[in-house]
Amino acid sequence: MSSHNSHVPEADSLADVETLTDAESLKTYGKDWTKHFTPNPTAILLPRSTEQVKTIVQWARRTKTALVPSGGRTGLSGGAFATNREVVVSLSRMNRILELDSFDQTLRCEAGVITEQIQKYAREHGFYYPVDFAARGSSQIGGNVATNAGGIKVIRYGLTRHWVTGLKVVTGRGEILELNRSLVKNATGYDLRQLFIGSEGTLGIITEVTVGLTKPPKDFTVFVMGTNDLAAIMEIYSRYKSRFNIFAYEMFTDLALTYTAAHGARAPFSTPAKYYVLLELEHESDAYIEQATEEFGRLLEEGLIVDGVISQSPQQAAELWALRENITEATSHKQPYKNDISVRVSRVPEFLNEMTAVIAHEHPDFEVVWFGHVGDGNLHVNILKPDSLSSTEFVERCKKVDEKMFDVIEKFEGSVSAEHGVGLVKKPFLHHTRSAAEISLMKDIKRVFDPDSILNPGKIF
Ligand code: 2HG
Ligand code: ZN
Repeated sequence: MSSHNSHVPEADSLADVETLTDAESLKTYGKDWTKHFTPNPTAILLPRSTEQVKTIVQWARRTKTALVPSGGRTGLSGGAFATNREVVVSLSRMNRILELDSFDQTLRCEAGVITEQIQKYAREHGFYYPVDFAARGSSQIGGNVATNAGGIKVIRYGLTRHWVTGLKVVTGRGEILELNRSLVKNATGYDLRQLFIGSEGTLGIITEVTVGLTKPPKDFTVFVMGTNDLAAIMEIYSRYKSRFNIFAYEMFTDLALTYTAAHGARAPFSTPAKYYVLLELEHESDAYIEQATEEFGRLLEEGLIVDGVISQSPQQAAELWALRENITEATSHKQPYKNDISVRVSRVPEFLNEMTAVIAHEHPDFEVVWFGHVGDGNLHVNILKPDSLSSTEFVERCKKVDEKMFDVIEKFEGSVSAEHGVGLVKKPFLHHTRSAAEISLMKDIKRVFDPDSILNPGKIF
């Protein structure tokens, strides 16, 4: 092999691996949904098997080539961006569902399978894969595992981490590991599977994933309620939480609604409100939903909410969900600077107060759309770029405010990234959530799995 100093794949060892180097592909595969970075990879490799991934990693070790593992590229922290002449390894061709075991209730598939395909396949076979989020139609399961994706049903079902029963990975040393093999009980030392979940492509390339499945829920009933009182958001949550099995509890602001409405969504009701919450319950029985509706009536009477609607069909439930799920798409043309932060759920009321004050004080001239999975203690803060500012100026200003926001987060012992990951975007702020000792151990762990630092170098830390 004579390619030691070249960053472009050499013909001999990678001859069978599909390779793209045209300008359009480099641009497409070199980035994810994060704004304000420029893709700059040298080539895109599209392996079709774990063995091919192993060949790629071995080649990269020999040639000291940096690799960026890449899934559906829906990430929002720049984890899948190749900004620095790396070679992108896209798992898109590894998109086969391999096996559904209905006794073990597991589904094994290649890493490039789209989330929604897994959800559909599970449904068709009488099961349910419950990790769900707006990017379900493009995100891939391998990427979900690499960021430990959360989404809209975490209150009820937990994060991706809870559903991964087995993984096949190629480490940065070029070894293939089969982790946990879907054992329910396996007390044999460190669970390396868990280490790969949320590792953002820095330890190895995930090539196969086995997830657990559960029984499908009944239809959902969705409540959207409007309030002008920040404190009411958690009061409403607490009232429902004590008596009902909540599947989702989300919030968004009037400004978020302005954007989704401009994008085609219909406002849920005409009474204006500063904040909206979306509550999802399973239609366990008519009586159950009647009780939830009575609670809704009491909230109205007490003035905690100013108005609200309750879905009467799955179709209406989906329309109400669009108000929340379409926010990202409806604001994307404003090149938002995103934050994805969390605190312990019990601290959300206090935290919301401080955060809204910081945002109002620090960003008086910016539009700030905020929303999120408030039932998980997770807020998404999207600062929209004014047309008058260049991308660089805008990001500079947002980063200054980040420091203030993250001081608040640190005080609340919260996280600078609840569910989107660290990638490039949160890397400068990691110390607000993780101690120096923790970061140092993470670096040591990376060195064990990836001694030549060829896997997604420069991400996380
Ligand atoms: C969501 O909850 C996603 O819709 C995206 O996590 C959040 O765009 C965002 O900031
Ligand atoms: Zn989210």
